[in-house]
Amino acid sequence: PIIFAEKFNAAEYFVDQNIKAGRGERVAIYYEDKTITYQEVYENVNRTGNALLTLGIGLEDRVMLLLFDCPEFAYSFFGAMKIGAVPVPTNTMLKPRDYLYLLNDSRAKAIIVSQELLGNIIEIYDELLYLKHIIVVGDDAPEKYFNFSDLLKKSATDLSTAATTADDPAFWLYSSGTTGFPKGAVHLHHDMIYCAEYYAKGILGINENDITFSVAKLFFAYGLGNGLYFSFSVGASTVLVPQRPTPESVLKTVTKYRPTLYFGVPTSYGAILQIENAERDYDLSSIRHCASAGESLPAPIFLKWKEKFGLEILDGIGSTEVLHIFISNRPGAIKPGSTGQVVPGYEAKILDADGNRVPQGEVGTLMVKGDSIAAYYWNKHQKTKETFIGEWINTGDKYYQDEDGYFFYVGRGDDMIKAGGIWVSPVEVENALMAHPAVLECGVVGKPDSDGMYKPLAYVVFKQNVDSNDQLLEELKKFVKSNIAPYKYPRWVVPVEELPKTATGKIQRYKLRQQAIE
Ligand code: 3SK
Repeated sequence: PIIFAEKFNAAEYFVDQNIKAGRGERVAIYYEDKTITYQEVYENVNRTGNALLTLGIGLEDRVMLLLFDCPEFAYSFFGAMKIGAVPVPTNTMLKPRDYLYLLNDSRAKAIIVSQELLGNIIEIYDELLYLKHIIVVGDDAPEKYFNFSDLLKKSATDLSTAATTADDPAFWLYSSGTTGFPKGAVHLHHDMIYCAEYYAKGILGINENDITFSVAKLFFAYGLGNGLYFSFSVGASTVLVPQRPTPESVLKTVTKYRPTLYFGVPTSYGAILQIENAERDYDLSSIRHCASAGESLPAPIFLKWKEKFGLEILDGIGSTEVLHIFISNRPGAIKPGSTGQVVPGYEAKILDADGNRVPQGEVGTLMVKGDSIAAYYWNKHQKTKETFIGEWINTGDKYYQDEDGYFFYVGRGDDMIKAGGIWVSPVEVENALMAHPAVLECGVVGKPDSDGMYKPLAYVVFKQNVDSNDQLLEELKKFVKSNIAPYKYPRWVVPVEELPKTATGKIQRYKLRQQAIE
């Protein structure tokens, strides 16, 4: 294990350390046409910490970050952490009701929000129980809210670090649950250091000459490491892009900024492969490693990517709770279709239903041990006990291991669906469908698309006398899209006469899953 001083703060480790190492003039962030040095990051982190202190934010107070990827994300994340407050980066693709839950559950006292997302918060403002301050990033926000850059202009560039320890809460990340209610995973000040050491340095060999670029946004655990603290851990540079990535925009970004470490997700690798002549029209020659996580990378995508671009993709698995990747393929040791081997620093075991290790080759539940695992779920004691088991965490994923120690993903132990690398709760999609007047009941499961990547499929029993024509099926998709986060909508809606159920009336989703692949 890494030895930490009695007082330790992750913001000092990732930001101040670069100044002490004489890297102040190096580029920390490429953002649009700006380059931001470590000295600028350091000063703005300190200004942000001071601004939050002036607003009465202090030790252990949560500060929600609802931000597109931008330099202000870095200033807010590390600025809050440096004063001992707890930033809570949050998914920018949700609906106002989701933010209501997250703000009340976390009891955040302040939110730092991109101006384009402010409307989500205004809509639920009257129902917020704890929020005191809204700080807007952007030039055109209404005057009644604090403006981020105005606050920074008034704040000093020196800031003393709060007296935190390596075991203090540093930040939370919300993780989706089967019931649709996300769980706040509480990460400690030491957690990011382990991910940077074990995965970024250990597997990718990150160094100060690297430039990172991540398709996954900073509010995801995967994106946070890829796009922020991995590069900061060695004084390298990161490319931040606020917009949602499209295959073309990703290729343009790579051609323009020439990243050396590229982090994608299977859906995006698949979409880029659809672009004709991409290898001729764009320049990927700067990339020394491509990584993938979020969902299992199908072998055909690995092979096509290698053929088209001459680059191998290192597939791995991580989780919000473990913070980053704990099993991965490594340069020179790749098995296409597998998730790879355990990242040194972590341990993994596969257990049967009685908690015994399964023989090699047999499927069981994947358990992981390592020092980046979250301490617990905020205010979810039962879920915490079921998931964090001593030094181990139950990932909920079903795996087997081959004779060479490579792990192969088989499926989930629960009903959760990973769509495009993002968790989707079937219950939430079912509830959204049930709100439509034509729907009597429904069951939602994951179904692999033509590339082998899972997306939600809804089996729907319609009310009597409803004509389940194609127009209605399309209408249902749109209905879900407009009521819950759009990426959760069912890509297929299949009318059925009835749903398989247990004697007590519970939908048997495992039967629907089977039906979906037949
Ligand atoms: O989904 C994953 O595989 C992942 C990887 C790294 C960090 C976080 C997550 C959820």
